[in-house]
Amino acid sequence: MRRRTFLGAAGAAAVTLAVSGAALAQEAVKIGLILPMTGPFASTGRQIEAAAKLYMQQQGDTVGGKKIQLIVKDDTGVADVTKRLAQELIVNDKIAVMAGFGLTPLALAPAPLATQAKVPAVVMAAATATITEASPFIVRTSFTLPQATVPMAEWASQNGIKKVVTLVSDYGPGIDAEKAFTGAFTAKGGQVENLRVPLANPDFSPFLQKVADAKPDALFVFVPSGIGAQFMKQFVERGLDKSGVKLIGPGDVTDDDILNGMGDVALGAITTQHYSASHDSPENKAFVEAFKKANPGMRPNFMAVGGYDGMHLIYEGLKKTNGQGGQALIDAMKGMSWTSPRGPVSIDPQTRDIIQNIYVRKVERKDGELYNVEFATIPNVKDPVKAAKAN
Ligand code: VNL
Repeated sequence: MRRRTFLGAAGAAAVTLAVSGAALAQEAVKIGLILPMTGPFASTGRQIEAAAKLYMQQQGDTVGGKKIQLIVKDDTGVADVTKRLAQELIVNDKIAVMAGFGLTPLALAPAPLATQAKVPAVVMAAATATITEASPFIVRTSFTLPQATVPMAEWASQNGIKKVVTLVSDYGPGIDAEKAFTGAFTAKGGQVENLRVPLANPDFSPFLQKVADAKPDALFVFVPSGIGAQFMKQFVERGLDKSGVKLIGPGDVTDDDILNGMGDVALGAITTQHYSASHDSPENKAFVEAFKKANPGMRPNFMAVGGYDGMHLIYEGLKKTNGQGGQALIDAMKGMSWTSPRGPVSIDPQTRDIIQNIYVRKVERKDGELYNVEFATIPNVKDPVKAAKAN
């Protein structure tokens, strides 16, 4: 009798524990953050993870009375892995929202899962224009290459540049950048020659030889975040830094994360983009200071701000839905506007892309560090590819 009673009591206690455990697990709102934490694009994963964690550290881990749990997964930069991780997070962890997505192929692979499971996917990095069209559950806090690039073509044509060679990584965002630049620059009477370099293990030297032979006024470059230093090294080795060919492009090549290590070769490069660590606003000063404090030795780049704003969008969306995910959450995110460290932003309710200022910047030395110093602003820029389709 006693023995049975004892067992019964212990059994009851175990059941109680299991139930409260399940209740807790149900109450936690889970965010699956899928990033390349290892491999050639690990810098993007590192920047976004650091920024997402900073946001949670600043804002707390409770939203609308619900506990927020961040689950970080490393897809190693391989699209099949991103897809498998997304599947596991949806089925096993019952995430309310997924986020991250370091490169275009990594954002496209899980898009059908977002649609099927009705799980919003916040793209914090990948920047090919078409990504948001792959699922009605995708929303983006990074940028699109055409959005960043068209202002570059306009600046070039207004500043005496007549002949340009474009050199881009041969995949989605590079092709977007090439097309956006070529279209806008030739429309103003400019002359363009296009070169594409493989994304994986790029050797720029044969292409840079072609650039040296073509003697353009400017070389327009797109390489993804983290690759700019390799490019700059070969640019110097080919003597192009002394050739008078001006370096221009979207801001990925002079990424704030690695710009300091590039040295004087980067000085004077003109780029257009949505974020610079030296953006002059109180919001950005606070962001950069807190980011550096939490991550000694690191400086936030445009990937970090995509992660930070992505978390803001998730938090504010969850506040509106009282912690509910699904269709309610994606709907809550549409049209949201706020002041980001990059400046004023909003989510275009039609396209789920971010509307933001694009800044024209020049690499300068400031307080012993290299920065992309902003000197002109094009306000409230939409993705021009989708804007053209809508007209
Ligand atoms: C992409 C676009 C990736 C821009 C990047 O860095 C970037 C992409 C990793 O869409 O794949 O700077």
